[in-house]
Amino acid sequence: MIDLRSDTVTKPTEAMRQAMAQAEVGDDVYEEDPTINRLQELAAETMGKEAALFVPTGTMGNLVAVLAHCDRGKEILLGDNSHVFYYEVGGAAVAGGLVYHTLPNDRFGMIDPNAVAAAIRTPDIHFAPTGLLCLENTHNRAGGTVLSKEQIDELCQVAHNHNVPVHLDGARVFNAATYLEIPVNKLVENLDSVQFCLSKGLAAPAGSLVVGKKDFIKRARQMRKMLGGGMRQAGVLAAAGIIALTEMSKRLEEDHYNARRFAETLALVDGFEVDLATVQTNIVAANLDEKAGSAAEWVARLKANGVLVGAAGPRRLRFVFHNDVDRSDLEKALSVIANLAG
Ligand code: TLP
Repeated sequence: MIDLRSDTVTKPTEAMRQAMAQAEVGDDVYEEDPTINRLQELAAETMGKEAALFVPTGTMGNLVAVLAHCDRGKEILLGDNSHVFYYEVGGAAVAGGLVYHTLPNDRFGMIDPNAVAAAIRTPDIHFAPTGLLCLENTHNRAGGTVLSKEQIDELCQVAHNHNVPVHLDGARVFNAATYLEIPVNKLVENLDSVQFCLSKGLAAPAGSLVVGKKDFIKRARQMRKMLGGGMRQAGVLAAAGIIALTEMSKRLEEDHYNARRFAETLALVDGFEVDLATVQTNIVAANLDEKAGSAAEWVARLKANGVLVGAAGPRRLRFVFHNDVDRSDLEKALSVIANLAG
């Protein structure tokens, strides 16, 4: 099977498995796991922030960040196509008593700074006060598109002018930095907090980090405990995470190259529409035209022919390139698609 459903499917590398077997561990709720402590220090340093917190998943990372920023009854501003709004089970509303205030994401995942400025609440007895602006880079549902440092900085400026902090869902922020060819700490320098995943393109088996100021991370640690994410000897996971963080971001360019190659050929296949301007990193989103059939049909037909892909809408397929897919896999996947398209 060639698995293009997500970069979350990546298996830990041999080096990760060895590091996991040998990891020094302790009880992380007591902050005594030396491997987790090392990963957190490394993460804070890499992102240029004061402190970091290891969490089991990106979803929990975003949620502890949102909860650490906002008291109950606040409003969070975020894109209508953002992962936090679309795919995180309404956690901020359920666990945090927060209100989602969505703003349109353009086809590159950008939010209009003027729309942010207009959405920020002025003091008024009727309003839920604005507590946070949430951004996403790379942008999953837009097809792995990248916000530039200038775009992020402009949005931060608008929010900060009103004392509203800004969180980045940076599940794939290393893909963004790779695309932009800038150090990741530079890209995130004006953000108040960032969540990034080790278990996507970086190929670790599990884990994300939340980074930000020391007192913010202290609150996030308490929120993690509340949500049941205080793991004990999870240094076995952090050991793989250290390799993910120090080694695996160097190879993301290869995934971007493969995605681009794949997209350019797919765009020529009858029935498939690919917006090549949005193919910037490791994700390719393709729309199916009327005669091509539905995404669900294609998912099933491709699966029967050894290729796993995801549906991102009734007529939208998603193909994700990662460490466990090489050039020959992508050529095979393309020829299966071309044959099925007839
Ligand atoms: N995304 C998954 C699915 O949930 C859609 C995927 O296969 O792409 N932020 C972003 C931008 C993400 O893409 C994801 C995962 C998360 C957060 C959540 O991470 P996990 O799965 O670790 O909770």
